[in-house]
Amino acid sequence: MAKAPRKTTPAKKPTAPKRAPAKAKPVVHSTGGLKAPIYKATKAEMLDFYEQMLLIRRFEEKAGQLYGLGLIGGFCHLYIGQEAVVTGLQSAISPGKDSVITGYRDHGHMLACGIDPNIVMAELTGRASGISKGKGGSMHMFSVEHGFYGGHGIVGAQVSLGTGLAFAHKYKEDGGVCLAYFGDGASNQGQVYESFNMAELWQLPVIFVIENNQYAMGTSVNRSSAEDQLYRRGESFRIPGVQVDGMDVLAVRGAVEEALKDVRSGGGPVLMELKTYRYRGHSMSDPAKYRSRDEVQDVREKSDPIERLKAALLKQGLKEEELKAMDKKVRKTVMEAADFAEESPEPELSELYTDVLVEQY
Ligand SMILES: Cc1ncc(C[n+]2csc(CCOP(=O)(O)OP(=O)(O)O)c2C)c(N)n1
Ligand SMILES: [Mg+2]
Repeated sequence: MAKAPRKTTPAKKPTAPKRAPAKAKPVVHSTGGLKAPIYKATKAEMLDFYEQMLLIRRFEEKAGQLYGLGLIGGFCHLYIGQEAVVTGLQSAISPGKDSVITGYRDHGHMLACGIDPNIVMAELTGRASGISKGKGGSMHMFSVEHGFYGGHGIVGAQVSLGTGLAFAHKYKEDGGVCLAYFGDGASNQGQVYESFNMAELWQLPVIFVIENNQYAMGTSVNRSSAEDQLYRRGESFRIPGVQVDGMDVLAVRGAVEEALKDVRSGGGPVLMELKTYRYRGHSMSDPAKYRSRDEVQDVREKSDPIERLKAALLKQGLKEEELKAMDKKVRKTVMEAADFAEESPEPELSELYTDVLVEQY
């Protein structure tokens, strides 16, 4: 007897529900009573923030150019647009005591840790004078001296490693706090939640910093996250969270001061969500077809962190010429870093056999 043909229904591709895209607008929401006041900076501090953000912007623009010229190979993820996040956060921690760890979008973090732009640029261009002897490249840089623990290519890995760094701070009773930076995409990773659990259970001194730049490669937060208010992601572990306008360096600094107070007083981990935006593609090879030019232009025009601080400085009576002079100084530093890199030799072939783990452990 012939079998009746099976009725099949064509498989439907699951589609994420349509939601309005998140807007980079001033936000301060929190759980667990965390506060986020705007930092009252002196004029000198504001100028420092301005210079730091400008240095990151110009450095990244130069890196983009060198990549285009073929002088940087491999992966290269630029931080343009997100400068206020790392500038505000790093300005509040204690160098030599606290530790920092991040993913592959790491050039700005290194500059904000005070690492010499020359050796960062030399690393990007694969030179022997680079911070990883030219063998690490954009994603694999490290400086224990500056409390900078990488530079990691595996999405989310730095969250577990950062929790380990926080464990070390507690174990050694050195008073340090770890800032563990990760992206909105990484915040959907399983190991992030294992880390949250252990961090809260052991009351570890760590600030989990979500740099929510709205996209993970080509996927927007709204398409990938069931709970898109990422500051709430620690709730079920009793980790307090705060959402901050990551395009405003003074808001970032104000919020992290409160977070640090909490963590340093032995309160255990804190989660910060910084709402920000990356202007360039995910990496240099991303044509960014998943968003419109208008979307990018709109953020640039309305929320650029550098322009925003510039406007505040001008309002305080600073002269346009003074800011131009600073831009000139920063451009010179970056030019010198590029020249230093280009003039440095490539690593010797024998370097292929060093820094390679051959023993068993
Ligand atoms: C475990 C793992 N899965 C996937 C990738 C590929 N990958 C590299 S970056 C990235 C997106 C991460 O986005 P997000 O965390 O938002 O950081 P952003 O790039 O926006 O800074 C993905 C999926 C990877 N490197 N590691
Ligand atoms: Mg992202």
